[in-house]
Amino acid sequence: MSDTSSQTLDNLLAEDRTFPPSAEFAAQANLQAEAYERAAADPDAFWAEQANRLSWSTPFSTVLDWSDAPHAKWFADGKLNVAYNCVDRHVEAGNGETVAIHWEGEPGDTRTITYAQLQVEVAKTANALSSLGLQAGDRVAIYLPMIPEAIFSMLACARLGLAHSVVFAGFSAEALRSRIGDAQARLVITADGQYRRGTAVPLKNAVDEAVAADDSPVENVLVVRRTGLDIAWTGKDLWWDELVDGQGEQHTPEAFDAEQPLFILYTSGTTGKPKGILHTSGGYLTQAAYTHWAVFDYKPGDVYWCTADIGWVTGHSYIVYGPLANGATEVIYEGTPNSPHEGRHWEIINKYGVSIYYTAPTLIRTFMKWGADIPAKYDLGSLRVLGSVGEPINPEAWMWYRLHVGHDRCPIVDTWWQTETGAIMISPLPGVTASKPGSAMTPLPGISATIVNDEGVPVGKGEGGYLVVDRPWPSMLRTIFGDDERYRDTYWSRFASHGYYFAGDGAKYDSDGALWLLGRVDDVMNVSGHRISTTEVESALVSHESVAEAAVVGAADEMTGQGIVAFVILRGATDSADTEALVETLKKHVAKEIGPIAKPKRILVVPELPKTRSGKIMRRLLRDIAENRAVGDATTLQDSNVLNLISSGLSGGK
Ligand code: 6R9
Repeated sequence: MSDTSSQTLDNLLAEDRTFPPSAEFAAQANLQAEAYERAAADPDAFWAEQANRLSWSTPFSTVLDWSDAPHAKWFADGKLNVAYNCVDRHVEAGNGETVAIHWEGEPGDTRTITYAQLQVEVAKTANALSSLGLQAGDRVAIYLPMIPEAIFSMLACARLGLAHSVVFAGFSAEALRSRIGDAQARLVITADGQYRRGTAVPLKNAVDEAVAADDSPVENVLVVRRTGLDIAWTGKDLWWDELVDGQGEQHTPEAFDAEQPLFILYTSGTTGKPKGILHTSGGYLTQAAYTHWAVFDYKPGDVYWCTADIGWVTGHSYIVYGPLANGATEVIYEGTPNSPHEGRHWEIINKYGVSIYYTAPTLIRTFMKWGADIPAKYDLGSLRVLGSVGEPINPEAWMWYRLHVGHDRCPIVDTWWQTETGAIMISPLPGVTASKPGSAMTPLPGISATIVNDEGVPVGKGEGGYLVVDRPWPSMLRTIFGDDERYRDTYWSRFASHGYYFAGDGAKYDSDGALWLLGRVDDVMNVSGHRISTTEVESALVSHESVAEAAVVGAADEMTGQGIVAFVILRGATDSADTEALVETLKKHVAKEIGPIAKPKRILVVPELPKTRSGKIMRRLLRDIAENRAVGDATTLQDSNVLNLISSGLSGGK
């Protein structure tokens, strides 16, 4: 555990405030305390019960098959269609007129989409994709802003048994190109442009760059008209409104095996290349639906809003699959929270009567910075459950959220999970748990997670170690696409003899046994809830002609959780005026190579980097420097003078 973790921990463990649900909330809650014991006594029976929230065209007779560990099969002999479960069955049940999506565009345009209308849109999109010759098992890349067509596209893929790979529309052409290549996507769905902070910015140009090479697997690019920006046109391109709008409104869904791949989503690893996390159908949808129902206490009549982007797993599980499988009414907002003003979210909550609001700590901290007087101007009385995801939420932000958004009335669910886990794993239950500000509290009924020491031995109350999951769960990743060895190495080798899934997060039990997450134990940084690997940013820096070597660390940052700090060794000498300009150039370079989210907050030009004898950069020491702490144990350094060299060069560094 690093110094930061133990320091954070001391503060966290002083936290003894608890917030139980009101008696009124507890009495009406979907999931009650008895579920913990019931699920632990017979997990298979519990998960079978959850799977029966879904409609199966062929019922399953087996629940978990772990005979080929670490490759799980869930509900393996069952068949279902994921899109049918998210759309058609609600129409068949007489809820066609229920609103599925209240869509709010950034410029203020809106769309209201009922389940009946969603069925038509998904059918037309599925017919369009079939007309392009796509077949079950093929991959489709989706590079779209938060517009309804993104959801139609994902569901159309699901309907046809195509695996989608959604790439965040803020990522660069190069990031898109490598993800397309890895998944061998045959189609890219994109838009002419997107609205960002009140202006229309280009998007399709990045696709042009990403698919330009002769050996690109992409056969077609389907382009939604969103902004009307002028775009270049190639022989692969098709307009969405020309291809999709004219399609038939009927489409018969085919049933697929429960283990049919549903999507690939790329996430950063410790080595530069992103990992294509593969999720399948029946188990994933079961846990997404169950957790959306249990953790948010979702009931018909609720208006639910998850503020994530679909380029993040949170958007997959808690904008698309979980809520729609439950027939929910949800808000989807296209833009940034301060367009056109800093009260936009509160205005939207008020406008649609949002009752469940799910967001990230980084945004809560931003709201805090903007001031409590902003939410105070709006009527937030419709809210009844608040959620948080993406990073540890500090107690101060938790309390602010509780008081200024939830008016000391709404339970907060701090939900821990990962791209790999597919759905929420550790969280309070809003009607049961007496929550502590900053703690994710307890694994959900059906989930068995624990904290172990280096040897894999479970630790006790008041102790910390590594978070592991010690029993398979339905929405677990099945592998890393195209690299099963890396799947085994990354998640299953650390505690192989125990058969534990290694999450890569540090965690601690407090004296009451509540679970606190402490951040990544590896070198993946978490910037505003986005995971970015140090190596990826280093590679981008080194790809610039003036950089000889780079080491990147995440340093604690009040606003974004972690901020990227880069240490670079330049090629040849530069004087200090040049250095300032170069630092700016390098920041832009990283933003172009990876995306603006990966832009270093600080770049420090240094003469040397601290390395071990085997040549590994000691990032721990750089983190100490970046966080202005006394440097820790440097005994494994190859050259102990290096730290003096770095520190003396930094006085006055920007
Ligand atoms: C859903 C998502 C996963 C990593 C995870 C952890 C951090 C997520 C958290 C949290 C503390 C929470 N994380 N939720 N840490 N408390 N409630 O974020 O997926 O993008 O794959 O990131 O995020 O470090 O390991 P993903």
